[in-house]
Amino acid sequence: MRKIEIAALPGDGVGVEVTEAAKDVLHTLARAHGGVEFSFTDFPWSCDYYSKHGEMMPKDAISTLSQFEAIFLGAVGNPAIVPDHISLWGMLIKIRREFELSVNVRPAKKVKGITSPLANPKDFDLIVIRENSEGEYSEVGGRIHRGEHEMAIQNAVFTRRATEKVIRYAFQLAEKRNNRLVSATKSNGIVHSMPFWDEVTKSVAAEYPHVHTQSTHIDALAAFFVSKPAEFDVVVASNLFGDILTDIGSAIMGSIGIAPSANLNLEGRYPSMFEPVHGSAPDIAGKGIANPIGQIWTAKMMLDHFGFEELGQVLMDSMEEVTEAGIKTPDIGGTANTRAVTEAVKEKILE
Ligand code: GGG
Repeated sequence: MRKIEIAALPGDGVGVEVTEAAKDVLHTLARAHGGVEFSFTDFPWSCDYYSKHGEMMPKDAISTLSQFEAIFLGAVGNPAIVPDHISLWGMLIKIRREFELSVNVRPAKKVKGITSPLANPKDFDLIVIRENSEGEYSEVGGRIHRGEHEMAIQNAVFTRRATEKVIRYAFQLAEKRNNRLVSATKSNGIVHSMPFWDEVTKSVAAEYPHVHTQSTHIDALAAFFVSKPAEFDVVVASNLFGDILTDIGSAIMGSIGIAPSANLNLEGRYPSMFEPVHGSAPDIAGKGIANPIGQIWTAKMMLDHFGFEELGQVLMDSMEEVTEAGIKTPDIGGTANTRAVTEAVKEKILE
């Protein structure tokens, strides 16, 4: 019996509801199929925690989390209490950086029973690999002057180490899939970091001559995600570009509520973190209608990470049988609530 020790960080808003749902599903899966047990330890770090303690997480949070094999996170942010840049940098981005989670894996595919808003939705199945620890998400810069001459300066940071790491990971994935890779750039407008990104793409591409590689400007790429997503397989992008592309990816799937992600520490030195793409959705928090599919699919990515691909497939199939049967939350055109979808997925697992 393999027991996996997981730190659960439900966080804010709907994060609390969907992590609870996905944990429930994982326990059911483990009981039904055996061989694995999930041991979750919950931490209440969130914007509410901030309002009581003046920080998103305690000082020793990183050392506490490093004792676990994985982190299962819901959502972070409640702008009514804490400005978003403080909550994100105090928790989500801090964890990604401290644990060198340089690679963010974000799949987007046509999901059974979920209507894509695309006019002509062909089946698509792509994975965006997003650099996750630096790039445009940087604290380098500052604000100077006041009034008419006020100025904000924001520098992007692209190290060879992290850039090469994420691009190489994307090539390795492309090699395992369909030998097709698109690298997101904007080297016609961003004159230092993006030519550097393109150079690194080219040098890593030389190690994978059988992978068809193309660099595409992010503006065109964003449009192509909408007009012809089926043409993409593996896409590698910087932190901000990847974040934007994957919100488009979730929109063309039908809802941001269903998109999963894995933040990986490739060296295995630190725990990897699994979180849905969506945020805390304060507008629907507490109403019991949050879509648990993004978090459940995220749980499947966690299973794959630990080598339980067969169980992951059972989870994915059960989930798609539920969406195909029309048991769906309102964001994807259904009338079911979070609990009903969760129970339906559990029932499918047990069938
Ligand atoms: N599911 C985690 C979460 O709350 N994400 C919201 C968000 O704004 N994330 C920004 C990012 O992924 O960089």
